[in-house]
Amino acid sequence: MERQKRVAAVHDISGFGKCSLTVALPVISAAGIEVSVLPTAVLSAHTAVPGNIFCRDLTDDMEHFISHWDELGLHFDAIYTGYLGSAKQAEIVCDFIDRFRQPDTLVIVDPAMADNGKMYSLFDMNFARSMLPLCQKADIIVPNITEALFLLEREYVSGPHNMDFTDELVDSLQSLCGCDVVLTGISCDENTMAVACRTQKAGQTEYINNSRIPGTFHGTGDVFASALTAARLSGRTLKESAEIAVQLTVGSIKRTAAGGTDHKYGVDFERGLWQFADMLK
Ligand code: PXL
Repeated sequence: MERQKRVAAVHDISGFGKCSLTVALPVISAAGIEVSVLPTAVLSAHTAVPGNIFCRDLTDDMEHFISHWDELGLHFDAIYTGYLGSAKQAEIVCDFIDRFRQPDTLVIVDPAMADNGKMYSLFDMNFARSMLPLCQKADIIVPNITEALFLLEREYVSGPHNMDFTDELVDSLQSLCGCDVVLTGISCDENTMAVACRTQKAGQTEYINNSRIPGTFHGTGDVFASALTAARLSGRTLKESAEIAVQLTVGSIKRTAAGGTDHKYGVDFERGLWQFADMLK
């Protein structure tokens, strides 16, 4: 039997409101891949949930996880990073990658920090600058349009986004970070969204279109990037992985819209995991 693959997932744990590790763990596990978690913070709920959020920052504890894992000599087939609590954590994660990256380790960085033209609460533009060195260590980055523009220190541009605009954005990101780029949340027109992907080798950017479901659905970036990580590690090409990730994400949004639950609380990805696992067989 083939050796089981292992991913180190570096994200927060939000107790309520599906995102980060409560998405990455089930999605990647559904693909038969082991997940080790390096938590960045523990929160009562993600930061878009109203009320008095409790947050325990784990910056100082991360070093202890890393040194124990070093002592164990762990090997990771992928290091997948998402929501980080501070600029200091971005530095710690860069160091973690330097210590654990092997020639066969795929580094996937989701610069989770902003959406719809705004930084997430708790972050400012200095944080965006601190994400750049991390993105420059990646094999694949998975920003949404807002994150892509902020990484490039540009102003937010709302949709519709034409292909000249997104082609140039992907090119600029690829030059800046020197890696494959998967750009999410492209607004083509009132009925269509798209994901753009470009490998370093490919001469051009490819697009995957999908139907737009009105509303803002929280945690979809994590569903998408987790599915992309699992599919890439399962041997799919970048474009195939992005297509599989789009299917899981769009299906989850559709179920959530049909089910009428609060969009802030995360999407119903769970009932799409059987089909997702099937696609990766
Ligand atoms: O990936 C989104 C995310 C993850 N974790 C926390 C968040 C958010 C988005 O707001 O607040 C804690």
